[in-house]
Amino acid sequence: MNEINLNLTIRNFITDLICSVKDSSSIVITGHNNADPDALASVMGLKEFFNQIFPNKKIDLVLNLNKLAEKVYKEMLSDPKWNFSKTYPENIDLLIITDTSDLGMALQKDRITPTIQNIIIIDHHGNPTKLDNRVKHFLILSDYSSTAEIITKFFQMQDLIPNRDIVLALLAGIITDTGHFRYATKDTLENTTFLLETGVSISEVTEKLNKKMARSEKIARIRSANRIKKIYYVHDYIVLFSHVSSYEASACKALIDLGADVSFIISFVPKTNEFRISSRARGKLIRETSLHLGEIMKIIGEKYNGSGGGHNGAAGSYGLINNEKDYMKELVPEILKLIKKEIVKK
Ligand SMILES: [Mn+2]
Repeated sequence: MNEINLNLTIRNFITDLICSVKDSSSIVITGHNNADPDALASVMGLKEFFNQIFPNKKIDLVLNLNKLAEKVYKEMLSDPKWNFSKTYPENIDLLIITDTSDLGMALQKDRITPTIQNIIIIDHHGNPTKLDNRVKHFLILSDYSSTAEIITKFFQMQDLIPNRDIVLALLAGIITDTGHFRYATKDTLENTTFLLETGVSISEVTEKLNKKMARSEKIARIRSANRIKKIYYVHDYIVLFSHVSSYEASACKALIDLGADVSFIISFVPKTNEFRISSRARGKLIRETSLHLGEIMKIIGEKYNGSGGGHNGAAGSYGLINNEKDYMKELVPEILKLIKKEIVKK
């Protein structure tokens, strides 16, 4: 999409979004389960955006934060007193989902499903799994580094200035989703400039994000290395599988730091028979081959009555598996078979 068309698409979407909020009474903004800083920033940013336009409108926020998002929320913000509910109200006129296009990723499976009239999606992950038929409007910009960047653009286009806490959150979302600007685009830098013009500095955010790792996270990373059963080779590339029960994304990255070209961390919850997979691939492999982890995770998630998706180099999925004892033995060959097809030189 060229810049003019893109701006027009965003502008039209903002108009639809504002109209929908104006016409709805029970409104909820949410992000994917286990919300990362990008989802947190998107939910907070949108709420503030609507607050500035409709100061008296009641909007509920439903969100459960992952460890890093919780840290951003508690340590970076001056007023961490937002009301994030863990459960949905029974009836929702308008559900706005950020940072995923999949309703299943936003709803908790162990809770009662709310009655939802209309859904709006704001996301930057490509290849959406089929959209729920209640989706009235959606803005899915796969060229954008983060959903926080899309929300930043909303403020810019409406000539609104986010408050300082929102700026910090949006920056944290952009910085974490771009791997500290390693995957930033020209747009990312322009949109980030808009945030910096409010007087906040990048180091205020990165210093907090870089704070030393929690002991439990270190242990999860070490365990993930310890539990590698076998080193797989696909052509010259090294593929590793392991399992831990928390900090899966961090453990996945740790295996890449150790030398893997692709890593998968599987976690299993015996109580619900649910598994979650985190996956990562080294940038070099992504440039050299046709591997798209988001597509692989989508296939796996759907095969096991769950869902999945993400980027080509970082993705995740969840599903249900009855093979409690041997879930690794079942999932590893499945994933290997799929990635072998895609790890071919371009
Ligand atoms: Mn994101």
